[in-house]
Amino acid sequence: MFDSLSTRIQDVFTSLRGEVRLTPELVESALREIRMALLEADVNFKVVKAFVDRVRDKAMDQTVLKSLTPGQQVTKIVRDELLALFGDAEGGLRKQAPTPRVVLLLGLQGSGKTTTSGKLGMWLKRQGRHPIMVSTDVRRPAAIQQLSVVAQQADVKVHAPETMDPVARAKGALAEAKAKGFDTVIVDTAGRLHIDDELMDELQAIKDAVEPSDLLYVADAMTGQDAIKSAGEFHRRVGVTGVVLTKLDGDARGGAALSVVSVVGVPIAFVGSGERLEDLELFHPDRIVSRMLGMGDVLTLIERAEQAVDKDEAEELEARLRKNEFTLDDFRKQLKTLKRMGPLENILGMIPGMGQIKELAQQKPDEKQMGRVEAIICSMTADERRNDKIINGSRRKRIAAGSGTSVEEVNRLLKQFTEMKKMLQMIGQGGMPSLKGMKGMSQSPQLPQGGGGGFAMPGGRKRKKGGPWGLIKTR
Ligand SMILES: Nc1nc2c(ncn2[C@@H]2O[C@H](COP(=O)(O)OP(=O)(O)OP(=O)(O)O)[C@@H](O)[C@H]2O)c(=O)[nH]1
Ligand SMILES: [Mg+2]
Repeated sequence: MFDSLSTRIQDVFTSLRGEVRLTPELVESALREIRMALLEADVNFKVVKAFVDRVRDKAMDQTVLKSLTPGQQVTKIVRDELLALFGDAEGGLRKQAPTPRVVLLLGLQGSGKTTTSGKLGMWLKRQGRHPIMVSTDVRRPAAIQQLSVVAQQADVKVHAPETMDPVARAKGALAEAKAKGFDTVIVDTAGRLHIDDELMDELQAIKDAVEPSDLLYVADAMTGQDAIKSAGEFHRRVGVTGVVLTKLDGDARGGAALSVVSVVGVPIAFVGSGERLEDLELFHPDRIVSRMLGMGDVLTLIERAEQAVDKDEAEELEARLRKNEFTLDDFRKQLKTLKRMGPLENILGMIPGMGQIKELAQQKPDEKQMGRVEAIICSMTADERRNDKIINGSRRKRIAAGSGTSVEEVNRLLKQFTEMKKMLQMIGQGGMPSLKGMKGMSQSPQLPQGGGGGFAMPGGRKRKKGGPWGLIKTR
């Protein structure tokens, strides 16, 4: 997400920080670069102009130019102004709503409404809520079925009446929610290639019938300014309370995200970053900006980890580590946990400083390799997994054949495992970096010096020594 924009802005900062003294000319040339970067990322040109003007006003201030760290000061100004582009909304659903709350999802065809309905259902369940969903898309033959499938995956109840009248379907869902105690009704609507009166009338009728407190416009971030234009049109005609930006995992250049609030005037509520139902995040402007500026997003990373990690399993693992009982089975479980956190590439991007390193090393994290490691471990007997010491030459041959790998690969894995075990043992003696301990991490996000301007995140506390992230090299 925002890869090229992020790289370009970071380059500007790197060159600024190399300067001992900032002159108005240097600031001006940095601003030109930033302007180009934003325009190329498809940010609305009016938004870009206003943005650059505000940064210039602040950066040209004598106290900034003459300060000891002018480069960092400018970085901070850009960061603050990027944040301002998102307004001060914290994302999510509206704070106040009657029960049951009705959430209406609307937008153009294929933007991700139905998928987002499922994601939202799952997200709400995780918040301890009881959602029910209904499809009002009676035009596309398989649309109702599609929502049912998604709902089943999310383990959310669907209202499935006989009627093919969109308004009656939405009303029916609200009635069922009231009767059975569901607290949120998610209403999926039909999409259109283009905005037309018929669709707008239908949406208006549904809106009048069920009075949604949240009208979320689902926008495909990859379509850039087009998405923004139609968001404005939907807002004008039906009223929108928030935007869900989907497909931010693709090669969206970020322009839609950066312009939507200024142009349409409604906050971003959620972002979708993948096809899986887990891939919905509350929109946190500060985290997105941090990621954009290469400062990583430790908080999101921790949340992902917390969702993926089974608490009991983590505690059990910790106890075993203390007793030096870490086995290949545990190792495999850890790999699974890592996989549950989502594509490795996304995860790396959230680690401060990693964005750049990834680029430098020109190597993508190898998920296939992870699959091979799993295959190797799966080809071992239970005894072997419990005690790797017994895996001799002939066993290694058998395992390699069984997993479709080579003896060298098996050897390498066993060597890595032994090393990891040693390392864990060492850390264990000084306090295990437990997965449980990740909770505490959210108190202490750490930013690498220089990696992204060297100023602290809100509340900027220092990292505790020996915290789990000591394991991850960021430089
Ligand atoms: N990569 C990626 N794909 C997504 C995301 N959200 C939705 N999709 C994909 O986009 C396609 C369209 O999604 P739908 O949810 O069917 O879109 P829709 O708005 O309901 O479409 P209509 O009902 O035809 O208007 C599907 O293939 C989804 O898997 C996302 O965040 N990332
Ligand atoms: Mg749909």
